[in-house]
Amino acid sequence: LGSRRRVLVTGGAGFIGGAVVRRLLAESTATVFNLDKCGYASDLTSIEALPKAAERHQLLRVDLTDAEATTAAVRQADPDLVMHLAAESHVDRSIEGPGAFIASNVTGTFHLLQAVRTHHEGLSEERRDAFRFHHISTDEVFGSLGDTGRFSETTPYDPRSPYSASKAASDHLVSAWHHTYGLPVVLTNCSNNYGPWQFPEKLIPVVILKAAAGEPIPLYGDGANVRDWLYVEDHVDALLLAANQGQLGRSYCVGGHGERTNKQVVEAICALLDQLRPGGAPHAALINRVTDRPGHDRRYAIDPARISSELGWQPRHAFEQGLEVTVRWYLEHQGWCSDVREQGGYSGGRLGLVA
Ligand code: NAD
Ligand code: TDX
Repeated sequence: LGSRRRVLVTGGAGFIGGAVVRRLLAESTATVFNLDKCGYASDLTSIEALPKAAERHQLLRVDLTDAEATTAAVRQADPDLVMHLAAESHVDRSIEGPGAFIASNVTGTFHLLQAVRTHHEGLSEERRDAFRFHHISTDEVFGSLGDTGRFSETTPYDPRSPYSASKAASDHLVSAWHHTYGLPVVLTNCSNNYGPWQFPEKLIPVVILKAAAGEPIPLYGDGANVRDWLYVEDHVDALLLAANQGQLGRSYCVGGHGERTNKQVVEAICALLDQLRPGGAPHAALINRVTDRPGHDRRYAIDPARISSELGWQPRHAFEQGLEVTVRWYLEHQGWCSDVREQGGYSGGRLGLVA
């Protein structure tokens, strides 16, 4: 982190933000301010278990849709680095209720940028020179690929879901604050993450939990949609490199060469469960094709050449390796999953819309 002593992480009670906070507590001596509204996808169990959290982690329970509270939180944190991960993150929820995505991801980012801009302008020269605002975004802003090609930093934006449109809007706001107001920003656009502590509404935890419970596994459409899977800790490596060493005003695409069809992912999980929980019928017998997601992007794939060559980033986990760790983790944390699901009103694939 260099001279940066105070880090403001937004969305640090969520899946990826939580992994960032844990890493900062473990591998730096910085004080971490965790701004999160503590919504349905939030959980602090993994952070509170760390001995270092007592002294160096401070939760700021704030909703970014509240401009005044956001300004006050930024003032309190007085950061040298902001890592902005807070967002409504689930595509199916954005289809059901897009308003919350516009409020948090677009208006929330606007409020944060305004507060951070004032903060940055008021810093001493030395701290102002070292200050950075890192915006964490998704490959979904680039739209949907055909059978060939990969997204890179020069791919035109073409978001197609309310979620990805709201993230695209937030990326544009961040770039505009850089060009217009000179805010020192770095952006990253990452592919699908997976790993421990992911809220059990996303594909991989849904499939593990459904299969382990002997319930139908919802596979949308023909199951041939492709995602480029990245283990969450590899994403955290990329985020810390980009936040600290990325060129200002630049964006970096992050992906782990982990392209798989959804059907391949589901079958790989079922095969692991057959090994870990032998006896009974093969878990793949539970796969149940359900109505497709409206506007379902067909394929995502990332070309990570820029972050690899400029910043030396490489993923450390092959998909099969990360998946096995993840499957074992969810089998051992089914109690946690029921607790957070109850808190979040979750009811299973497509938010309970599927049969
Ligand atoms: P998550 O849903 O697990 O966590 C998001 C956190 O943000 C939650 O704790 C939530 O309470 C908080 N939040 C949402 N709206 C807020 C608001 N208005 N004010 C304060 N806090 C708010 O999401 P995640 O999977 O950890 O994703 C984190 C970030 O990474 C998001 O910006 C997402 O767009 C991006 N991203 C995610 C993936 C992925 O595969 N999960 C891939 C690429 C990029
Ligand atoms: O039950 C399911 N069955 C199914 O077939 C679920 C939940 C999903 N799917 C499909 C839809 C997608 O093609 O699996 C794929 C992955 O779905 P999600 O886990 O919902 O992820 P996705 O829509 O690809 O978006 C994720 O990656 C990019 C994150 O939720 C975003 O926050 C991130 O930006």
